[in-house]
Amino acid sequence: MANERESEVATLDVLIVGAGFAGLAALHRFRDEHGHSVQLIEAADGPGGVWYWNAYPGARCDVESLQYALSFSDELSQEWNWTERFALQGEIKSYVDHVVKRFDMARDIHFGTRVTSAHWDEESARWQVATDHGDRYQVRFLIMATGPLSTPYVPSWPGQDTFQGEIHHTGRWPHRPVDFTGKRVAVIGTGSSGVQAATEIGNTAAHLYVMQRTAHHIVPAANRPMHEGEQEAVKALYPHLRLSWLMTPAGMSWRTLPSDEFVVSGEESALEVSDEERDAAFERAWNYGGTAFHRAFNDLLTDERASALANDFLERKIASIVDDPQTAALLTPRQYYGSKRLILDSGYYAMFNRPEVELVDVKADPIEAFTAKGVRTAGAEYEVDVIVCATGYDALTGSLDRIDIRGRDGAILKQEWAGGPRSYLGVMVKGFPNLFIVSGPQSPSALANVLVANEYQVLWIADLIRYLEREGVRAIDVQAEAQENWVRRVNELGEASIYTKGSNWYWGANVEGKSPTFLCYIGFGDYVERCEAIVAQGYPGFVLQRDRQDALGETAGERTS
Ligand code: N01
Repeated sequence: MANERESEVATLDVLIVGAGFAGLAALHRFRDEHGHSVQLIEAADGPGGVWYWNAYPGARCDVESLQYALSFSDELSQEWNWTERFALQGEIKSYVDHVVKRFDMARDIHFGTRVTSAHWDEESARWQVATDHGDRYQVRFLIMATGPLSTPYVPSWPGQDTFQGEIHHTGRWPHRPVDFTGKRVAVIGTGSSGVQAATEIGNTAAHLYVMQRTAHHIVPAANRPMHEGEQEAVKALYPHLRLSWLMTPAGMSWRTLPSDEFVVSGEESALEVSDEERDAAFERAWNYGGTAFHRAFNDLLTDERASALANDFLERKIASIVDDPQTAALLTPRQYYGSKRLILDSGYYAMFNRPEVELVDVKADPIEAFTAKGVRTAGAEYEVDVIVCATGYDALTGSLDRIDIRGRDGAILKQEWAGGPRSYLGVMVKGFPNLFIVSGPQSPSALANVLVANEYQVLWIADLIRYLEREGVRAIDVQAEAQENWVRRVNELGEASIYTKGSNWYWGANVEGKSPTFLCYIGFGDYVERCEAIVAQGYPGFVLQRDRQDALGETAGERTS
């Protein structure tokens, strides 16, 4: 196949990179709705993005299924049925496969193919794109749907090649059964992936070492099968509900239906109620399950004192579940509530009451190397058969950095972003015309219901491209001032939030050597409002170039719409 594709340079309107939900929504929009010629390139052998790669045991979405589904087709929304409040990876992957089949998408996707370079050609106002299969394309518009959490990160421990057993990263899980029965297993990392994987692996492993550097914040998922009639009620209201989620800070509602039981008010400050009232509110949110816990009060994610009160509650809960006081103390988060992403528990804390499950404090005794037999810390060697690295991702910039992207005057995106990403709306970067990023750095996607955010961005970009075509624009770029203002706003919001008060991937603190810059826009609803205002005002902040001369930039006179 590679050789067949090698010699031709295909000319297209749109090339999409990545067949996760963002890429699939883009393929549908550009090809089926707008009639563009489109090719989608995907590195994996199947569609789904993170839901393809994260096939580790226990992988489950922590956005409610009914809110974590594509909206572009009413028929699709009505015909698909979810089985549980929070869907397992396998069910989401089946949904993705169904979408691809139903909309005949595979004919325009090259799987198992990686985009290696994308260079802007000023003369033709097109991107010259190449893949590791020798394919070459020239395209007017390049859509990077490469995902915010798609490039796995493993610390540079020596000896990773010497380990005699199996090593797997949760984000590159093999598509074959991995049997843990009777095995000794180390799970390294206790973020969302590590907690989910360990909880499931702990059911069969002979001995499980959970290697924790930092205790994260964990509340019950309270997962359950769908209630009778629940799905039908939501489906009847889908258009209304989906519109309402666009106006929320996280692109979703903690109550899927407005008529759902009203458990948390989210209107009060945790500091302005009595101890009894506060505990009662936390207790209701805890029992309800899911990320509704954030909404127990209105300031848990903004006020350090409120955040500390949430921590106190969680500390008492952990002590009531985990028998061994030392383990309970170690599992208790010591950083601000919200400064690590909230994790949903499906038996994680209770698992530590079993003798075959052991919590290892790798903060006190850090991992130094992998050996032939297992994991060596400064003070011990843990002999295991399988090592599971749940060590996270080079978030938001990782996947873009790994492609040789060159814009105007040979500017290299990775170098431009060496001190942290710079963008306008998280969608475009100055000097990289006609290149659009979905779920990119400085967009709100990674802090929101990413599926809703992705679809919104895809529609917004597609409308913009239609506008450019109507206006006869050959290239769109970003004004320097608009980009600087956006970068400033992202950073100001980040600095004022609890997210920068802990070590996390939101600001690149998890990856050795990565520039510490806040990577997400806080406030999905606000973002939507701003993007809509930009449309209404005729796209301020962009530079629209109608002929070749315009591309020479300011000296030729920038034309902004
Ligand atoms: O990665 P993480 P993740 N020595 O970066 C530890 C989404 N997601 O894959 O906390 C020892 O959160 C690190 O320790 P510390 C979701 O957005 C969603 O779990 O930095 N340990 C941490 O414990 C999530 O936030 C879902 O001290 C080391 C862990 O590795 C995001 O993906 C499911 C270490 C990494 O945690 C990423 O989650 C899964 C070292 N040298 C993922 N280096 C759901 O929807 C790192 N660690 C449910």
